[in-house]
Amino acid sequence: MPANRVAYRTCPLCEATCGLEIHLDDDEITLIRGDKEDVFSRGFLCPKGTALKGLEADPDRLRKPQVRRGDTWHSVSWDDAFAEVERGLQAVIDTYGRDAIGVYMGNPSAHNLAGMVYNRVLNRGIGTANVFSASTVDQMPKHVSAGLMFGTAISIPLADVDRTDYLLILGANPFVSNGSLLTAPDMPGRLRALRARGGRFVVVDPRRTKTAEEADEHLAIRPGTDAHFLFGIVNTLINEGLVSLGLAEGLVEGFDEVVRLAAHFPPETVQNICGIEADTIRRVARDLAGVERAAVYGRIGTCTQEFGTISSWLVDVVNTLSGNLDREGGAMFARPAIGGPTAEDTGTGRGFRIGRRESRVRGLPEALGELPVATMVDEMETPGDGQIRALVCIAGNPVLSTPDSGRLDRALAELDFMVALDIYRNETTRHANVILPAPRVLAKSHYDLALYNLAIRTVANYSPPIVELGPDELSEWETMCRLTAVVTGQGSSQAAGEVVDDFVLSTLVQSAVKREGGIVEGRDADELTEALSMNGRRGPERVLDFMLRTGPYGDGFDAPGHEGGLSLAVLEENPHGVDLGPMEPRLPGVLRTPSGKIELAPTELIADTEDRLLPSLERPLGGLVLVGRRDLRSNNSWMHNVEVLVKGKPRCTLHVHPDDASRLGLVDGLLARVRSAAGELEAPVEVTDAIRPGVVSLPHGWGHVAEDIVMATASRYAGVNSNALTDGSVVDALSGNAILNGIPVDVEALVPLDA
Ligand SMILES: Nc1nc2c(c(=O)[nH]1)N[C@H]1C(S)=C(S)[C@@H](COP(=O)(O)OP(=O)(O)OC[C@H]3O[C@@H](n4cnc5c(=O)[nH]c(N)nc54)[C@H](O)[C@@H]3O)O[C@H]1N2
Ligand SMILES: Nc1nc2c(c(=O)[nH]1)N[C@H]1C(S)=C(S)[C@@H](COP(=O)(O)OP(=O)(O)OC[C@H]3O[C@@H](n4cnc5c(=O)[nH]c(N)nc54)[C@H](O)[C@@H]3O)O[C@H]1N2
Ligand code: SF4
Ligand SMILES: [Mo]
Repeated sequence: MPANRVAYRTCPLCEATCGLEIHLDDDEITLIRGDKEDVFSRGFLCPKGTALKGLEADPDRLRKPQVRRGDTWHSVSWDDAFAEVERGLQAVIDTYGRDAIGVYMGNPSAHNLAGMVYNRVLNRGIGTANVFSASTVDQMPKHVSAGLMFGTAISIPLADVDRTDYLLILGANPFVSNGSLLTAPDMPGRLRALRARGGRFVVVDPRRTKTAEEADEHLAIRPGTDAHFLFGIVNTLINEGLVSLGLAEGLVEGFDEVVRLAAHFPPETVQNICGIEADTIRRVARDLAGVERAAVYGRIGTCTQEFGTISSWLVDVVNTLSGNLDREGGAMFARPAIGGPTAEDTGTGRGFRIGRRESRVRGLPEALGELPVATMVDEMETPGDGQIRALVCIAGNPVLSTPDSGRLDRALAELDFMVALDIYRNETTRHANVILPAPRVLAKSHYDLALYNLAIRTVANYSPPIVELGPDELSEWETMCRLTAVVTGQGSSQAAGEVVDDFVLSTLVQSAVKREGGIVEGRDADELTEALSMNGRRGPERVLDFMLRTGPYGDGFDAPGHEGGLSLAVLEENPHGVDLGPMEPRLPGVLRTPSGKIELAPTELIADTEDRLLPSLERPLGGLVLVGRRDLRSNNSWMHNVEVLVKGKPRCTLHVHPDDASRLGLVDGLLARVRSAAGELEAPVEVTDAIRPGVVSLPHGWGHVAEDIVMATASRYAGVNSNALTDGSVVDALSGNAILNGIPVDVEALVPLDA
């Protein structure tokens, strides 16, 4: 590679997909800044984007496969590592069967081309019922509500931030998180632009976040009561005659059921529960219906809570009833360049189903082929047929990121075998027998297969590897293919991995040429495969090229009428990306419900409302509750080993309102003991009026205290693990999602003031 060069790539660290301009001297990064020519991010980036430099240089990042023998770790060759994995997993399969292998897939998988293409293949290959992922500590409620209403798990309406006049944001802090289930780089800039053009945005959050500070209005809701608040809005829309369906007119099923349920939630009733005055609820409803273009957007705070699926559903009920569904500047559907289940305008489908099977121990529902991660530990601890004895952990740190994590930490230590694909030996991977290291970011290619499903513009941007793999490195996709080969009994050699890769591509190509009305219907599969494999290309690039070319903007492999369409070659010529414009109205073609209608009142949600939400109206208001928060310089659990991101004032503190602090005798900077039904911890107090009285907050992803982790910097800024307090024994009933916000806690000063 030439010395002193500049390369461009999409940042893989969060959902914003910013373009980075990376200056290198040979293979070392000398400078990272925002790529001003990036078609989507236009030069924006956050501190994590530049910290990629520190991540690449981190001496603790694993470079070679690691094998643990007893308490000692050894660097071994890839062949030896795979042989060890083969022995370990095969022994478990032979003795206990395939369900004895658990799989956990963490968040970086969704930001990773290799993960997006091969995770599913690996899962199928393992053939276990026990598949878990970070989705059930995150967005599963939204997949479920969108699936039931519109037909697929990715039929998620996206707030058209760039064109709206009024945005209601619940339980999200995009000034810090940079947006989630809403890919829009530079959310701060986009929200400021919204105000600059005369629009407004309102934030509903128990904390006065950075986003709330910049908003026109902040409503400090009581945690876990968004469903009540949103039903209050629905009630107002109905009772004041403000319902207008707009583009959804004639397409809505179940309106009467919504009317019936909403009657239980007049603003006067819900105001005491959510702590937002009836007049305010009515005003928000009138604004949503009154302005030309409005949208409601809910995220972590509305998903990872007691009524996660109901809240996620009501967000889109309000979008629909206020006439903003599918309207420019409202809540719209994407049509990603790589195609997918909603790309074509068919207008009906098989619909979305949940609970097709249940978890063995607690009978919790399956969703999207997964089981709730809150019950993973039960499946490890509880003896019997199907007990998890081994774990395949891909890019995940569940010991810090999932509820009741102390128990999981102990259960992992008891497994017969564990293999992790990761970049660190951390709280989770320290329990592995084998850690297979993913290579440095710059040695990977990148395309946001997942996130462009949720982008407010149709964008396609491919980043080739910028540096070559080192002699001891293996690409992540090859590792995944070789793991798949292992679990399907094909051995673990490179050649066996290539067989898996060829199989993945041929399955895709075969089904595409057979699909009626498809862009390559009737074409010769071998010919297409050959075109995709030009110049020795294989791996995720081939699959991506195939998806782009057969997608809605593709060249269809030179199909007539599609000349000049997208292909990987076109993206390679456009290092700053290709912009295909803003979202366009897609109703009714985007729908995949069997009825071909928007299911405004899915039976599952009616039942959940009647079974759980209505009774909650009678419940006495509880005491102190815990919520989470995110920090601009953090990324879940795994970027705390980069000094520039952790230095300075400690950030893993317990936010407490001054009223609560004085009532409980808590002093800024001193330790408090926090107890919940699940556990307890000690954290330093930070007194702040930026939190609602009765609510305390701790960030997640900290607690780097285990002695055998290899993260020297993170260990120095250890913090505490908030998931020692979250309770895995309760979940959001429909989606099985964990409840990570609104946790009842007791807080006491550790050193009483009078001591
Ligand atoms: N209390 C509480 N808990 C939460 C949340 C909350 O708000 N509150 N948020 C939840 C959410 S939204 C999420 S998404 C989850 C995240 O949960 P997880 O995905 O389990 O945790 P992460 O911290 O993202 O850990 C990612 C892992 O991937 C590794 N890694 C990083 N880059 C790569 C790579 O390129 N390849 C591979 N193979 N590995 C890599 C890291 O070293 C780390 O071990 O946490 C959840 N937990
Ligand atoms: N800097 C940074 N960026 C990130 C991440 C990170 O760790 N750090 N993680 C990434 C990931 S994996 C994700 S999923 C996204 C998440 O993106 P966001 O959803 O924007 O994330 P949070 O900042 O956790 O915002 C959730 C907000 O919900 C509030 N909240 C808590 N309980 C309730 C409630 O009951 N009701 C309401 N209305 N609000 C409530 C919290 O106070 C918090 O401000 O961020 C991504 N981006
Ligand atoms: S906002 Fe997200 S995508 Fe953009 S630079 Fe920061 S971490 Fe990367
Ligand atoms: Mo997440």
